[in-house]
Amino acid sequence: MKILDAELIASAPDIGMLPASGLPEVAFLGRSNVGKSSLLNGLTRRKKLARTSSTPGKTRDLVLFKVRTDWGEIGLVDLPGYGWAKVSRSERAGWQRMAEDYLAKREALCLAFVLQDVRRNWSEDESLLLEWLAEQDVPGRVVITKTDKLKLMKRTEAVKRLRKEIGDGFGKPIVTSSEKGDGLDVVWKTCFENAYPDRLKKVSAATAGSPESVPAPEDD
Ligand SMILES: Nc1nc2c(ncn2[C@@H]2O[C@H](COP(=O)(O)OP(=O)(O)OP(=O)(O)O)[C@@H](O)[C@H]2O)c(=O)[nH]1
Ligand SMILES: [Mg+2]
Repeated sequence: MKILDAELIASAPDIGMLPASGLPEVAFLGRSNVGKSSLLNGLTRRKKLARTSSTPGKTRDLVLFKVRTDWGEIGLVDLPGYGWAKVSRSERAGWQRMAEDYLAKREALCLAFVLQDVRRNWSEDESLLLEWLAEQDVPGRVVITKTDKLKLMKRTEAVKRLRKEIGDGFGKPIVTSSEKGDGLDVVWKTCFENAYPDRLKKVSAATAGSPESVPAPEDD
């Protein structure tokens, strides 16, 4: 897959101020510092499209990007992380309202990724978020991030442990490293399967296989 263009459409503090992208949208959710903005940059192969930081709480708004690829156009939405201790209760409530509003009301939303750091334990926050998404009829998939931070043996163990903790109610977690680019092809495929299900069915039928036979993205 080729990335033809990626641009910032808008950054807004609530859904009422976020313009329509006219595209199917995919949201990136998860604890602060888990790597949401970095994953967006990895996917679009732009180092500084979404702002990242080693200090939690970098993303404060709903940030909408439009990405043009040779598979089609898609909207990607970066959200502020939760679970950051250094914010006041009212600020936290404001963020939660912003995210929930977007997730519950945005017609264009077709998929939400819930990110999980490979070095941390799965927690009830993530389980509740996935359950809540299912209640809103928003498909959710787990993305395990930062796998380059562990050596192969530890990484394999950690992924196995997380798979057990997560259970199999929400599909297989996608194992990634934004730093190395690992797993990003699977993330893209999942985006397009949800954004354009009919189109992918046609591709699959034409190649007489399952969606597995859709060509994987390549580096440009
Ligand atoms: N080694 C490595 N570091 C990563 C990876 N992904 C993110 N990071 C680092 O983790 C830190 C946080 O990344 P962000 O992408 O800003 O995290 P975020 O989830 O957007 O954080 P908030 O906006 O605060 O919610 C940064 O220092 C990134 O460089 C990865 O795949 N590998
Ligand atoms: Mg961020």
